[in-house]
Amino acid sequence: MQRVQPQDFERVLSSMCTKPHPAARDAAERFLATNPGDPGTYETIAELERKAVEMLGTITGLPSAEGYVTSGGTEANIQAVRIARNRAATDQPNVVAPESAHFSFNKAADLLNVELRTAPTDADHRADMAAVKELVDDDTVAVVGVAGSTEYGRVDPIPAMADLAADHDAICHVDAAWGGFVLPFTDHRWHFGHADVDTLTIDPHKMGQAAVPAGGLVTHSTELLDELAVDTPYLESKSQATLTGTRSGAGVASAVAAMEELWPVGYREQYHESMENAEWLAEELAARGHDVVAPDLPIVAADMTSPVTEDLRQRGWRISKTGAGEMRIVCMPHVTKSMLRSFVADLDWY
Ligand code: 0PR
Repeated sequence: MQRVQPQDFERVLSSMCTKPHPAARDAAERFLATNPGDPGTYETIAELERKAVEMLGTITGLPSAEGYVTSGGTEANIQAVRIARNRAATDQPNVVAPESAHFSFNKAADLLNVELRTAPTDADHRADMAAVKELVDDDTVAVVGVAGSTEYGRVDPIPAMADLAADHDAICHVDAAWGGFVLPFTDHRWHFGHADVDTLTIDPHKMGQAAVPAGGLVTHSTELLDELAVDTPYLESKSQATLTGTRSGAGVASAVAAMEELWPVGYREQYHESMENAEWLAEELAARGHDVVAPDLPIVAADMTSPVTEDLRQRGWRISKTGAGEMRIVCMPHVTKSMLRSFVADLDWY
């Protein structure tokens, strides 16, 4: 094969992946041929995975965290729903989530035979608690809140959702797949230390600047994680809680390397830089007469006509649209002010 190169990040404005930190890239390469799914054989990477979970616990307000490094937010969300379903007594389980929840919950519902009930969001794209309450009943096994929504970067009222879940003996799951590495530097109340949260998704391969694949599922108790365990008779370890068998040691090692390099100082700096970029872009778009959804976390959505969005794509800009049709820009670490300046300059052609 020719030495084909991947895309560069020069014009990528819609992705939730980013350039891995150099230390993360290096660690990923070193651990390419390791499998944390077989800790008896690959002891070093198994040890690093414990370290990864411990660090994810530190970031999410959990001194002794349980969990593992998943293939991404999808797997973590599926597994959280699986925990909720397995621990509950009902044979007609439902999960209640805001309509802003990522489509991985639809996959979870389909796979696990769980009914997904989605509640409308309020005018600011956050879960509407009155609507969430109305959907919860005795068969609810989990109440899901999003901390950093995919389209608008919004944070649901997690403490209220956790209280509601506890009242119904359901678990509270927080999806901070994207937001988890920026939220520590905000005033939001979103993690185990702020509310009665049971399981949480946080992905190093998004704002964490690790290589793909590195997602995270974190929980406060071995009991909950054990809901996932199956026996593994021929491995040295006796049981396995992960969804996949052979897993990426590269992802695990790179997650640890990125977090060791960046937590907390580097992530804090990145948060401020990304937020400043998002606010700058929002102002520039508003000044040009577009309706902008003001960024709370570093995601900007703005009403643009479809032909403009299409034309910008033709010029190489990788931009995506929200379900409502707005242009959506995610200010990931590779998105610099100068990129945004040249994007806005291209916009000025219209
Ligand atoms: N939860 C939230 C809040 C997410 O935003 C996402 C992904 C997930 C869960 C699922 O995570 P994985 O994709 O790791 O399983 N959100 C992005 C999306 O669906 C994923 C993405 C990433 C899309 C990079 C494009 C891209 O280039 O839009």
